[in-house]
Amino acid sequence: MKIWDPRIEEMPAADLKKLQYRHLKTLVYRLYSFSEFYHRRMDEQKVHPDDIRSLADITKLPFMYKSDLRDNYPNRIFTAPQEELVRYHVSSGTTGKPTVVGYTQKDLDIWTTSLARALTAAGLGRGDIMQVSYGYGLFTGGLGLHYGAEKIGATVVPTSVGNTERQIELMQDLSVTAIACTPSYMVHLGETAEKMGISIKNDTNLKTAVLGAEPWSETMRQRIQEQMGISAYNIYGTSELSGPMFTECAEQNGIHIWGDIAYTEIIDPETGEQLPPGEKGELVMTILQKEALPMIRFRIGDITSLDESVCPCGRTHPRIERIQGRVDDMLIIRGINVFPSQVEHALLGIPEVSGHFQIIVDRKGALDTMLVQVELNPDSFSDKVSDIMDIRNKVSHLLKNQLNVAAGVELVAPGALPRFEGKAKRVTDRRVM
Ligand code: ADP
Ligand code: K
Ligand code: ZN
Repeated sequence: MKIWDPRIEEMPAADLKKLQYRHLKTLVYRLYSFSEFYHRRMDEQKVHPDDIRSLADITKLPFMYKSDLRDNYPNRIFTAPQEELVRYHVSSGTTGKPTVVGYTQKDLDIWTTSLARALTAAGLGRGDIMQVSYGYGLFTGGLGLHYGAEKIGATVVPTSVGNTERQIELMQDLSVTAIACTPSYMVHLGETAEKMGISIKNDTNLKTAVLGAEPWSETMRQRIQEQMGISAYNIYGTSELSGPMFTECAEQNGIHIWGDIAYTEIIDPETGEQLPPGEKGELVMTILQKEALPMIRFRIGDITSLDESVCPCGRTHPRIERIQGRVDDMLIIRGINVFPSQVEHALLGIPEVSGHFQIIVDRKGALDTMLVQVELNPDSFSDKVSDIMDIRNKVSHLLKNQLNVAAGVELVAPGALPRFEGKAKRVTDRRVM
């Protein structure tokens, strides 16, 4: 099995730690000197860059949260001037306000390098023909995988999402060998192919899938691999890290996190204490080399554990196990992050409906569905079907616009939904993984 950059990927673990410490030290000094935001955070925490004398001292530094990006919308905490930025991506946020991430040319190069290592670890390279069925656009998946696949010399088929039958035709016509998409879209592709009388296993050249952006299970992996006759690798990332960045190697036993790019901690989400390898907790990452939007101890919110043992593949970089879920209430609908608070925010902008709502998430075939039930305001409660249809269209357009994902809408009579004495239970998730 090929390794993209053996010098880095197989470096002795002790040397990797030294390298991480050097990057951390530089980062902390840089942010303390040039970032108002971090300077203030460190002052509040009464920590000075000089206090960071080892990698373990990282725990002295303050955490950073998704809300910090939101509060500083769109780019007030960027540490590179606009002229240095070559791209923006926009991901969903928690209040209906999206979060914006920016990249310098070097940031894009590191992202691409990270994916070059990752895709090579998944066995891909020159000669592969990769269909990128992640969305191209503000979402990081499409363009991220696109550049990563080109970097390793694979041939990219930039299909983006949708038009599934056409995607299957192209898969056959162009002898596609690899695909990148969400695991649920992979299953949907398989089902659609079957309806067309095509077996992915027998009638295509597909051998590898790189699947991520949403949680999936080991059972699901086994099913996909068996039914489609392919190897399926888990790919992980978030827009704050740059986008999808890290995958499993041929061992399929944990996702390698390139230590020169990100320093990984697992913490107890309640106390903020660091947890030892093997224990499950909240993933926290320090993004060591980013220019436009570096981050110290960023609370990603995903639940996983850390494995620091050297992988049988020879790579020394630590691994995280399959993501088990999230500590916050974020939902992932067809790969897109949705917070119930975004739905609330959108509904509050429509005078005809009230703030009483429920979200029902389900899975039809392989694809996630989201239904929003919302109470009409007493004034708008009407017997006229056309009035009700108008309101429903209005709600459904606004949700689609603000969430970037389509939702079914059901208007119900005032008082029809349950009331809560404690924390409202807004979400019913009927998906079984
Ligand atoms: P992206 O644009 O790559 O989806 P986002 O920031 O929008 O990035 O979403 C990142 C979130 O998606 C992660 O924090 C995690 O909750 C989820 N996610 C991404 N990849 C995976 C994966 N392989 N397994 C489980 N969840 C994932
Ligand atoms: K996601
Ligand atoms: Zn490995």
